[in-house]
Amino acid sequence: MSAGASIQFDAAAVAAQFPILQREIDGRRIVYLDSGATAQKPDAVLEALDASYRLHNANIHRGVYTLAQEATERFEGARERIARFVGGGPAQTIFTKNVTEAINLVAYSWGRANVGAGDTIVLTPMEHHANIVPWQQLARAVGARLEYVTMSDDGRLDLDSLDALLALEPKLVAVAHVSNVLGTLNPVAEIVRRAHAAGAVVLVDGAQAVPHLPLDLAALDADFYGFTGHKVYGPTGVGVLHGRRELLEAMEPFLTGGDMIGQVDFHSSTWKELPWKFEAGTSPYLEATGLGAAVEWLDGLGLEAVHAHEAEITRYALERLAEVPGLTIYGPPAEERGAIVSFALDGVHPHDVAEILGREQICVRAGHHCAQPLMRRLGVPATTRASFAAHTTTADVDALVAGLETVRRVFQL
Ligand code: 7TS
Repeated sequence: MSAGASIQFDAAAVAAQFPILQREIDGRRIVYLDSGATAQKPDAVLEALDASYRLHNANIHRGVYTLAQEATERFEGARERIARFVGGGPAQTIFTKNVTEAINLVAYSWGRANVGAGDTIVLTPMEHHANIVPWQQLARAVGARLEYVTMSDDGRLDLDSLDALLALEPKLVAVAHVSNVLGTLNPVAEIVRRAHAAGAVVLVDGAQAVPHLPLDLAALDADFYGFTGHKVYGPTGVGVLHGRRELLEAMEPFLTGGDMIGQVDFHSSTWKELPWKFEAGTSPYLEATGLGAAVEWLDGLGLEAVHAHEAEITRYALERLAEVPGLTIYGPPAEERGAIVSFALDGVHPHDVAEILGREQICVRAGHHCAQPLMRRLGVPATTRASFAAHTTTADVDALVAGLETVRRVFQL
């Protein structure tokens, strides 16, 4: 495919909606290939946030005056919008700080009550630290143990090994929907089906999926599904935990204090109903309106169209990167991949690759990507990673490939 051809989706027009992508640094345009770390924000989100801060700010759920009612309506409206976007219910859509907090909420509130000594928790080798460390802490506190599904060298989960672990009757299976390093698009619906048949609860870390794939949480049927707003073109400071109603209702609150209570007496308290039981203190209610605007904006583009575009960009990137001598690409083939490509250039440290690309304003990330167990499994200290978005064009990919040629020249390869 030649640059810019055969893509009906107008990514350049999408890119034009991002003020930051109009910047030039040292006379160069910004080639932003780090949406996996955080997404840039389109005008629609910035305008919604600006309006919330300028015109509609008052603390929610407590004021009787018009401004406070507006702020409350905008916050709860955003919740409904986000719930609709992921195919879930608003009562089960809990705002958190980020997906890390969403997973910690489950590990504490559900985990401490439901996982005990000798119980098993099943994880995969491709989890982000956010979906490992809270389970290690839980396991340490209650005397449970962690088991890991095995994975092929090209980053595909071995479902036979999952079945073998399910025979141990684990309490929980926690899995990334899309790996933030390998890009692997895991068969989460099948994993949920098998885990449920074995009586396990399933938590899906959707951080790298929600910005890129159409999602129907009702159909997926995972017990818990978390994601983080800043990767979905929304602001920082707001994430979401979606949970099964019966489980959430039975759970104790995670954080306690103002706003989440029914009645407080000197020695005991009662809680509000869902979702507010899990939203202690002043919520990121203005940021939530930004996230609401972000999913509205994404819906406007159409998730099917975004996914098809990003799949095409990823295929194109895999093809073009294969032309670079000495480049190893990690992860599965294009059909089983989200919008992420990690790679290493023989003889050059991944950080040096990223730094030289950075001089040309090609923004990629290098390191362990908060997935140190995965680095160990792959036998590498780090990778360089390009991650794509709705605004990524074939010209961005071409710039990456040209930048890698520069790296090879600098290192005289
Ligand atoms: N889970 C996955 C799969 C992630 O990719 C990330 C962030 C997180 C959890 C944590 O998100 P947070 O918003 O709670 O911090 N991943 C990355 C990344 O790949 N590069 O920077 C952050």
